[in-house]
Amino acid sequence: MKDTLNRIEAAALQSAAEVVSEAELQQVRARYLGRKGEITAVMKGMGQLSAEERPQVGALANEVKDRLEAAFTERQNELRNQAMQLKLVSERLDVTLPGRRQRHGSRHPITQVTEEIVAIFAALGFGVAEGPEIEKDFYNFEALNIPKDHPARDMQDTFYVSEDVVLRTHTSPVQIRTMLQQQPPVRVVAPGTVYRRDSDITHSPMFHQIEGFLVDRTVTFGDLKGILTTFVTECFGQNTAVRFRPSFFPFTEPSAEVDIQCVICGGSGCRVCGQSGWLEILGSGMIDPEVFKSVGYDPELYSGFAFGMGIERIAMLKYGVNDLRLFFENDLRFLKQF
Ligand code: 2NL
Repeated sequence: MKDTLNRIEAAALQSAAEVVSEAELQQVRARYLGRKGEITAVMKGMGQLSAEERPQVGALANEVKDRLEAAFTERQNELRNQAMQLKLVSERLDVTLPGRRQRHGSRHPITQVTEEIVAIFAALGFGVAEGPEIEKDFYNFEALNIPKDHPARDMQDTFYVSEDVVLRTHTSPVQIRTMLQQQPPVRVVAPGTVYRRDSDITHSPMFHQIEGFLVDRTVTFGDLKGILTTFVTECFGQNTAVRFRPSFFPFTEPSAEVDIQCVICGGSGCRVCGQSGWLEILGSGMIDPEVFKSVGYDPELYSGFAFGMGIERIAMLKYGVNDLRLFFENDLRFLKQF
């Protein structure tokens, strides 16, 4: 029986040396030391031994058991260390490498230009107002002295939602709403999205506008010129030449269009300015008394001016963009440049 124990010990040590994983070692351990293992089997057979042999074999069995326990534990540590070394090599990483940058977005050029324009007027004391893009005919046309037979009201030019509801064709209705809510003195700009049934290289059915107005006692055309000249030089540079040219709008009288010296050719004449040396950038005028009557302002007591401009046009001139559609395609290669 002692020989058997010695042989079992030798075989167990041999097996433990040969295994290559902890899982295999567990199986070997069970085979020798488990409840149904070989050492346990020997100990169960000890009943048949004589009274003097039994303690000796018992002692040896316990020693073998202890030595095997120790050997398995040591082998287990060895295998564990080997596995760890392998992992350390195969999963090696350099924590000093720089991280991968997350590409972040930026504001759309139209949004940037809108905010720039708003900031210029905010510095001149103007507040900001917004309003609905779906508007009553009254706010979009009627209150602005645009008569029923005016071409702007034509189905050809305006998106009609119903007989008296339209997609706003300018942000003037926001100013009408402001006048109905506030008494003079008041100065406000209204930026926003507007809609017209127009679509070609220079027109989009959806575009952006900013309008503004100022009403008080004794506002003059000189105030209009002063404010708009300041705006233009803030927006396009202090040395930009400006001119005011007579024009017509149903909601202002007198009316003037504002031109700047061509930003492309500097005034010598090119394709962009049609050889004139000037670029039209906004429309303006003294608010028509008829508009004041629509909103309940006394035209005998108050006067004021108003203006409007297309934001895409300003953005194109400021950044030298030659195709309006680039603003709406949302190609990141274009947008990333702003
Ligand atoms: C242009 C011309 C203009 C206005 C807009 C306005 C608004 C009210 C009363 C009077 Cl509530 N006028 N707005 C006045 C003159 C010109 O816009 O060429 N826009 C792109």
